[in-house]
Amino acid sequence: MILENILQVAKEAGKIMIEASNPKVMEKSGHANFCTETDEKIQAFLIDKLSKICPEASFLGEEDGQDVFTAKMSKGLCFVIDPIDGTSNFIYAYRPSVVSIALLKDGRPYLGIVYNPFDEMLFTAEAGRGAYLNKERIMSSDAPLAESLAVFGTAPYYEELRDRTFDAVKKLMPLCVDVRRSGSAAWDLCSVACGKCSLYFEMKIQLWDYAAAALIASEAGCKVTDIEGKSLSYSGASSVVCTARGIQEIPEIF
Ligand code: 2AM
Ligand code: CA
Repeated sequence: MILENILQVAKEAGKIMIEASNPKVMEKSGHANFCTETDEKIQAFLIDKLSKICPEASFLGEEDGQDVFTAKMSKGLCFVIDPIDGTSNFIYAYRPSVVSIALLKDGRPYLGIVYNPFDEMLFTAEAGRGAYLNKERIMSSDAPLAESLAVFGTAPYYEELRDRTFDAVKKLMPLCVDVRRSGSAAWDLCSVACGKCSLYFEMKIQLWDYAAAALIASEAGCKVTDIEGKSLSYSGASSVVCTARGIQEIPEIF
């Protein structure tokens, strides 16, 4: 019931994204660190609607200043929201951009919802109950890496990670069919979850970029860890590697 209500909110948030044209762009600090008035509008909408569904939950989100994980968020329910993951894509009308909503329970992922309104693709997962795309069960690919696409992310903001990232991509390219970069970490993780590609990595992403989609990927049979192979913390920024069912070990690219 709570999931159904949150799905409705995610869809309405997607509608706001679709209907926004020529959004005003605000600069945050750092290179290519953008926020639009639509990011802020969707974030305010999500907080308003989700707090009515779950009044006891705390919120962690990208755009409203509550962007640091606190001890309070590791107890009880906490929504981790990214109103637009893929903000640069959104500004340039380059797709995809998605709404990402995770609900943590005592610091662990409990619900994950990622919605791409441009293609009407709604990914959902409940911990221990599988992952779904538009209500159809999904599983990650069982093909080997050599027969699969791989994706990676690297935000222009983290200049110090650029060389390490592209060195890893250089090693990855001959091991797979080809590499892709979408500009949305949540979308990349969902793409591995539904079998479009078999490996995703990124050296640093924020909790709101991965919280929902990492649960969706795990529930689709993916292995999701940091680049050292350790479990994700779900408490802040992390490196992330996600591999589909056909990949037994993280390749030696880092
Ligand atoms: P965003 O669109 O919500 O900012 C892609 O590499 C990932 O990096 C995306 O999930 C994107 O999320 C994030 N990203 C892009 N620019 C960023 C920035 N300036 N700071 C932090 N994360 C960023
Ligand atoms: Ca994001």
